[in-house]
Amino acid sequence: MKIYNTQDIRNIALLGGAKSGKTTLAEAMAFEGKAITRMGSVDDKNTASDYRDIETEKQISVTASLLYAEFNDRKINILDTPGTPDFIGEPIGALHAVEAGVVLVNATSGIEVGTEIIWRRAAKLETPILFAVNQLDHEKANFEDTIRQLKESFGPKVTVVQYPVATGAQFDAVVDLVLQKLITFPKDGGPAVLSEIPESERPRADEMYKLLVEASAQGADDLMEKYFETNDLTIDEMRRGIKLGLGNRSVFPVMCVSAKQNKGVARLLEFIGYNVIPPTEGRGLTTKDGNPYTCDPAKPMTAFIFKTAKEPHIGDIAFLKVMGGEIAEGMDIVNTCTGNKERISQLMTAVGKNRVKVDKAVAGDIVLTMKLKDAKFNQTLAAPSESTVFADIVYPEPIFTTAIKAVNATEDEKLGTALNEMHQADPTLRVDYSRELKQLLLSGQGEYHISIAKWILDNQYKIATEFITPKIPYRETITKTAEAMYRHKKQSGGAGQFAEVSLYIEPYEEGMTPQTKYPIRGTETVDLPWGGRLVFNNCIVGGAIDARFMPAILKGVMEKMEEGPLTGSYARDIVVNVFDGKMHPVDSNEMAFKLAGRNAFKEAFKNAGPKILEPVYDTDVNVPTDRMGDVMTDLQGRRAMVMGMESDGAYQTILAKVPLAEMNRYATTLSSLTSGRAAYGMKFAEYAPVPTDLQAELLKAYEASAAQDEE
Ligand SMILES: Nc1nc2c(ncn2[C@@H]2O[C@H](COP(=O)(O)OP(=O)(O)OP(=O)(O)O)[C@@H](O)[C@H]2O)c(=O)[nH]1
Ligand SMILES: [Mg+2]
Repeated sequence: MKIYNTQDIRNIALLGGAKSGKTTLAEAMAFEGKAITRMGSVDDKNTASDYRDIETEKQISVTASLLYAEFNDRKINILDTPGTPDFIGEPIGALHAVEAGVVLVNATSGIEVGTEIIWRRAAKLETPILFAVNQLDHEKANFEDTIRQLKESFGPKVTVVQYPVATGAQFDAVVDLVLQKLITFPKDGGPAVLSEIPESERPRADEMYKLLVEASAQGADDLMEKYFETNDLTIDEMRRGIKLGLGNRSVFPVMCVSAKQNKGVARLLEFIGYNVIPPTEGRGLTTKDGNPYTCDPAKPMTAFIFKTAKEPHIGDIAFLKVMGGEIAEGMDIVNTCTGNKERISQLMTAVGKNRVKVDKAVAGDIVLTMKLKDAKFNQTLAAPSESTVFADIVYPEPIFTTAIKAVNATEDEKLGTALNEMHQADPTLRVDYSRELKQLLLSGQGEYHISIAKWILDNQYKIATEFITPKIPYRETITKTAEAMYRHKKQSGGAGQFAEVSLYIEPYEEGMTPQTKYPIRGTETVDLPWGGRLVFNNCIVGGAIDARFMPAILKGVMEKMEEGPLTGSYARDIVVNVFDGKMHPVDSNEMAFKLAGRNAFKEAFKNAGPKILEPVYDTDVNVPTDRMGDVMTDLQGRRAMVMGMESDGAYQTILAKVPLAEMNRYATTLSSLTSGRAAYGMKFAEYAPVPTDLQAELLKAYEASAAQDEE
C-alpha cells in the first residue's frame, strides 16, 4: 500500500446510537475508497468491520474496528465504533485517535442516549463533529424531524449542508448547498450524477442556503464581520467558513446518506477529505505532565496505544496513533511507560478483519502492530531517545457489578486469566478479587455488557461461569458502653493455659473525651485498613497483667474486629479499655491472652448495643424531566434519601444517598424506566446503620450460614 504523507491523512470515528448504521457506512466507505471490492452487509454477517464471533452472532458491533478508504489522493482512516451504550469505552478510546467524529443519526428514530453521552466527551476533547443523517431510504425516514431534534439536542450550530429531495423509496437525490448542485443516485448503482438544482427546488434550496451562509460566517472573525456588513458571503467564503467552523466547532455540518444503498457516501468521503483538519491541526494529545502534544512528523517517533485486542491465530494487537516522526518495521523502540525495549516486527493497516502490511507509518496515521512483548492500552511507544508519556484515556466508572465464579472450581485460575485478558481488550470491563467478600467481582457499563462478557467466556474461552449477587461489605460497631470478663483456662496433661482479661468498651468518635472510669496508662490507636478506628487503652493497675501480654490481647481484639461478632463483617470505631485481669506464673502465655482478649471483646461487643452498618453511596441520576416521577418513586423504594435536584435543560439530576444493598441491577431498572435515556453515577459516601428489621434478617442469615459451615 502507498505511504501517505501526514498532510494527506484524515482520521474519523463513526459514532452514534445503536444500529444507526455505522458499520454499514464503514463498509460503504471502504468500498468507495477501493479498500474492498464488494459491499457486505450486517444482515448477511459479512461486513469487514463486524467480523468477530460475538458480532455476527448478535448483529451488533462490540469492538471498534479500523478501516480505511483511499479517496482523492487521501487516506481516510475510519474507526467504526459500537453504538450500544454498554460499549461506551470503544468510542471514547477512538476519540483519542481522530481529528473528527462523524455522528450517525438514524432518520427513522432520531437521537439516542448513547449519542448524547459521546457528544459530551467529544465536546470535552474539542473534537470536531459532523452529522450524517442515515437510512433516508427507509419508509419511516423523516428528515425535517431529525434536523429539528438535532438542533434541540446539540444547538443552533447544527448546519444543514445537504437535504434529500424525497425520502423513503423515492430517495434518489440530495441538494448539496455547498456544491450548489443536485446530486442524483442512479437506480442501478454507479457513481452519482451532478446537475444544476432544478427550478422546483430553488425556493427551498435558497432558503436553506441563507441559513448555511449565516452559519458558515461563525467559522472565522473576518467572515463574521463581512456577514454583519453585507448580510451575505461569496460561495468561496461560505466554503472556507464551513471548513474552519468544522475545525473549531462553531459549525456542525449535516450530510445525507443511505449507507445500505451506498447513496451519498462518496460525497461524504469527499467532504471529509476536504473539510476535516489534517492530524497536525488537531488538538493532539496531552502528555502525562499535562502539556499539549500536537501531531508532528518532524518530532522524534512517538505513538500512543489507544486500544489493544487479542485475536485467534494472531495474538495481541496494539492500535497505534502515530503522533511524532515515523514508525517502521524493524525499528527498535521503547515503551516509555514501562521502560521496556521493543522491536516493531509487523505494521499493518486494516479494513476490519483484512489486514494489509505496511513498511512504515508517518505521524498522524493509525496502524496496528503485533507481537510486542508487553504492550497495553494507554501506553506510549517512542524512539529510544524519547521520554514522552501520553496521559491515560479516562474511562467511565463501572455502573454494574456481579460476583462471578467458575462452575468448576478447578477453572478459577483460568477464569482469572481470561478476565484479565478481556479487561485489556475492553478497559471498561473490570475485574477485582475482594478479599473482604471473598468473591471475584466483575464490573462493567451495564447488565448487557456483563452478559456479553459471559458469552465470550462461554464460547471463546470455553469456561462455564456462574453469576452470583455480590455480597455487601457491611461493617459492625457498637452504640453504648459495656464490660466483660473472660477467663481462658485449660488443664490438659502437662503445661496448662491460663489468662483472664477484663475490658470496658465504648463507641469511638472523632475528638471524644477519654473515659475517666479507669486510669489510662498507655494508648494505641489503630487506623483500620477497612476504615474507622480502634483505640486500645492499657488501664491495668498493680501489674494484674504483665505489659508484655498487652500486644497479645490487642491481637485477639483485632482478630475479632476483622471478623465481627454479629455477621463476620469488619468492625470499626471502638475504644477498648483493658482494666483488669489475672496471670498464672507458669501457664500464662501470649496465646492464652490472645484468646482471652478476643473472647472478652466478643462478650462485651454483644452487650454494647451492636449495630450493623451498610455502605451508602452518593448517587446522581440524570433523567429526562418527563420520567422524573417514575424514577423518583423507584428510588424511594430503594430507601434513598433525596438530597437535592438540579435542572439541566430537558433533563433533571436527582442527588440522593442510597444504600448499596438496594442498588443491585439499578442500571437495568433505570434503563427500562426511561427507555435508556437516563444515566447515573455512584460514589461511596459513608457507613450508616441498617434499619432494625434488616439487621434481624442479616443476623438470621449469618447464623444459618455459620451453622451450615459447621456441618
Ligand atoms: N434501510 C436502511 N437500513 C440500514 C441503513 N444503514 C444500516 N441499515 C440497517 O440497520 C441495521 C444496523 O446497521 P449497522 O450498520 O449494524 O448499525 P451500527 O450503527 O453499526 O450498529 P452498532 O454498531 O451495533 O451500534 C442493519 O440491519 C442495517 O442493514 C440504511 O441506510 N438504510
Ligand atoms: Mg456497528
